[in-house]
Amino acid sequence: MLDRRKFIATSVFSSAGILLSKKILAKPHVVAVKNKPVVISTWNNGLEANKAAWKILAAGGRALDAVEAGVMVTESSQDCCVGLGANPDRDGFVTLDASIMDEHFNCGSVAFLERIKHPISVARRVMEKTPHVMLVGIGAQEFAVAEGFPLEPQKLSPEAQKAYDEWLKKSEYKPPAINVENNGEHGPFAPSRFDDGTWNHDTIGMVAMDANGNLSGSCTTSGAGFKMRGRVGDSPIIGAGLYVDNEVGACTSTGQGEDVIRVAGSHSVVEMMRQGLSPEKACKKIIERIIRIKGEKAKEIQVAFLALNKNGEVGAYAIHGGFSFALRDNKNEKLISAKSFD
Ligand code: SD4
Repeated sequence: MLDRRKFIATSVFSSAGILLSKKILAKPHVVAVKNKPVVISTWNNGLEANKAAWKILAAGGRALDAVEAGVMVTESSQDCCVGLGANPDRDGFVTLDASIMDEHFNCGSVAFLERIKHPISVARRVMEKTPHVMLVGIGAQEFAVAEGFPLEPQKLSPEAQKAYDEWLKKSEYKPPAINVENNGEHGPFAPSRFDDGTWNHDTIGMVAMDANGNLSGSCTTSGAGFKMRGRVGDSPIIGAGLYVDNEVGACTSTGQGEDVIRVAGSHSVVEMMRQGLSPEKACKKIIERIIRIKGEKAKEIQVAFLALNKNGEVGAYAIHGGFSFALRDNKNEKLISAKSFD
């Protein structure tokens, strides 16, 4: 039984608790949403991915279903570097990372996953069917198989095999310690630049708002080509490669994952939007933070953020030019070239 002193303490605590929770639970000022539904996704492959997402959004479906279906298109596509057709790690194996987040702060992710065609759907199963947020490696693969995902053959696509053979010739396989000594700075950069200045990327990130005004996001990648075995980038890390706060906005990232993780990139962009910045300005602020941290080395890496706020406004910003994102809403279906620091 509670004694009198404890009872008083408890009741004081609980009335303070009620006041506190009223304050915390008070909804922020709600702005009229100008643009819904809407979906945006990274790079030119986003155009095709948005089509699948839009089918769901236009029919009044949930943003979560849209962002899953959207990036699955890219995961299956043969002409993109996301999914099982992508470049392998240094040991010749394709390893995949993905994450997904809904309007209720539910989130799921997988990392270092091999031989599964749709990591994004496994991430969603982690979110919906386990008490956890993240599964990695063989555990993630076993979970996927138990959930009925087929185990695909361990085989590189012809293009990836060619690229790997080339890489082996030029880069000679160096033991990982070499990279560790160099603080990872001489590792493969993701994305890397082609000779014509365009980017060879490995990721799709997508954020969307549905007709009910709810936000969700997804991000899926093969990471960096020829990475160290076991390397995990920002894409499956909630708060780095993806973040959704249904009262504020959503953000995803692409580029050198290590430098996105350092600044908790997507979460930081959402926090900037919470403080009132537009999506583009919020992305710019965190890009500038990365540049400050990296100094001269920022020249060697690409990072881009892509964000959507609760108002239906979109924006992006990158370190270097050449990053574009795909937008689909009631009026537009287009690729937009993002602003950048240089
Ligand atoms: C990673 N952010 O694994 C990913 C790579 C990427 O275009 O975005 N590539 O670091």
